[in-house]
Amino acid sequence: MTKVITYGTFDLLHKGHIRLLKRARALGDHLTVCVSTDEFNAEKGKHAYTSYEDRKYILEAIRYVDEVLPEKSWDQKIKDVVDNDIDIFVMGDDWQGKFDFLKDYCEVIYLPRTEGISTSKIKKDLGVPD
Ligand code: C2G
Repeated sequence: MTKVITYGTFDLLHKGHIRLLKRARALGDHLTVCVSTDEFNAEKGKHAYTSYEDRKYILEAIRYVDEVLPEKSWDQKIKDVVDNDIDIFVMGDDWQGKFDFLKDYCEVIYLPRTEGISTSKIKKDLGVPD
C-alpha cells in the first residue's frame, strides 16, 4: 500500500484545498492529512476561523482523506513519515523546496497550487480581517 501525507491549516475549505487532496490521494492508496492545531496556527502567524476540531471533522468527511492527525509543530514531519510508513510527502508548490530534507525518508512532491483562490482572498472579498 502506497501511503501519502500532507499538511495544512485547511481553513474555510475551498476548491484549491480539495484539488490538492484529490491529487495527493491519487498518488497512492491512502492519504493522511496533518491539520494544524489552533496553537500551531498561532505559531505560523495564522488565525483560522474554524477551530481545529471542526477543521478535522470537515477533512474526515472528504472522500480523498483516509486519516487526519494533528500538526502541532514544524519538527514532527520526519517522525510522522517514519511512524506512519509514509511513501510520499505532498505539498502545494508555494512550499517548493522547503521540505526537501524529507527526501531521505520518502518521496517529496510539490503540486501546482490552484490559482485564483485562497483563504486570505475569501476573507478579503468578504471584507473580514485576515
Ligand atoms: N493550496 C493549493 N491551492 C490553493 C490554496 C492552497 O494547492 N489555492 C494547498 C497549499 O499549497 C497546501 C494546502 O493546500 O499544500 C493547504 O494550504 P493551507 O491550509 O494554506 O496550508 P499552509 O498554511 O500552507 O500550511 O507544515 C506545513 C503547513 O502546515 C502548511
